[in-house]
Amino acid sequence: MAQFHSLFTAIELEGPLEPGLPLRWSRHRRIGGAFHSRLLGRIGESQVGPTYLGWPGIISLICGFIAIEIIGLNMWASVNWNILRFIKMLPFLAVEPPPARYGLWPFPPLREGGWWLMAGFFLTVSILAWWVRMYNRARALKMGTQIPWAFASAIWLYLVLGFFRPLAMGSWSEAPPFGVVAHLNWTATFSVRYGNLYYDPFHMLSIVFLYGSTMLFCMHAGTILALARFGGERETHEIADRGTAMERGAIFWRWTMGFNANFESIHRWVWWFAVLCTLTGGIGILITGTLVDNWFLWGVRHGIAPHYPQVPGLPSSLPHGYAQPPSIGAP
Ligand code: 07D
Repeated sequence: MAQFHSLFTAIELEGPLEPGLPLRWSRHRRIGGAFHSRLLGRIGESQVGPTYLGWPGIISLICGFIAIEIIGLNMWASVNWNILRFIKMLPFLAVEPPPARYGLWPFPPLREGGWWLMAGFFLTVSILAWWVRMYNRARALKMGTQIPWAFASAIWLYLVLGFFRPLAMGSWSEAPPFGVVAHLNWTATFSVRYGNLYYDPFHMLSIVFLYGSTMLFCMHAGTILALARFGGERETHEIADRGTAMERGAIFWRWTMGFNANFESIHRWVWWFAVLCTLTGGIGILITGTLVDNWFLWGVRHGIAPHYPQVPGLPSSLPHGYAQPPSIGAP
């Protein structure tokens, strides 16, 4: 029987370096040479490079560098340029958006959110240019454009959080800060301020797709790895054939669940679940504070959250227009 190689037994071929497909225009150049790395060959392809840069790549790297510089230097300045304190405090340092009194004014003082606006601008240009780069490279290779569109879904959530929703609310102060703990605090505060994000149905959907995509990904990756001894990683060759490793995988899921995705459709399942995580997430954030002020009260109104009439300090009746569902867990 044929022997197949896994990650741990892989033979590393060191043939001639592969430059990739010819480029359409001679002014499009790949940069850097190519070489083989034994170490990287243990976890992936052993050939490293050449990479492709192009204008969107250059713009993206420069703008990303400026954004990180602005954020990093502001954080460093905030600890009086003390390098040790900077390293120690890094998770807690932040660059905050302008306070609410500046509304959407684009030129607040630098120390009062001006730097945040500038960093946000460059970070956004950098991310958008990276998207263009991904789209161009996919087209250049005559691939489909699923990868850039999936990235676009993440960018949608990023833009909703930092741009569209602040615009709709009329203030940059609504946007998250840059900083590790600071953005976590913002997230928790956002949830509390708008009455508990758990009751936002789009947050619920986003979680379904977040957990769902990790589960589907694990099911598929697990299936392929479990079939490695039969050459399962050659899945694309095997999709149309009978009696293959793929067929075993399909039978496994049919036996355990009664139904199986096929080896083409499982990728569509995973792609859509991942894309819908940030797509629904962006909708959930965009309607918070603009259409819905309090998700808990919204939940009570729609019968998905309990009403606690007996809690001291809380009004015993709901605001006008809210139904009175039976209280859950009350004696
Ligand atoms: C954020 C956007 C795309 C990112 C891009 C990258 C760089 C790096 C580098 C500056 C990830 C750009 C950035 C290139 C820059 C430098 C150096 C994608 C992003 C383009 N939640 N929650 C979600 C759960 C709660 C809250 C999503 C679980 C509480 C808020 C997800 C729980 C509270 C928001 C999710 C839970 C709360 C979310 C994120 C459990 C208070 C959002 C999906 C079990 C903590 C976001 C609708 C994602 C959202 C979001 C999961 C609890 C608040 C499904 C599992 C109740 C405010 N939550 N959450 O892919 O979409 O993010 O909400 O408790 O904004 Mg939540």
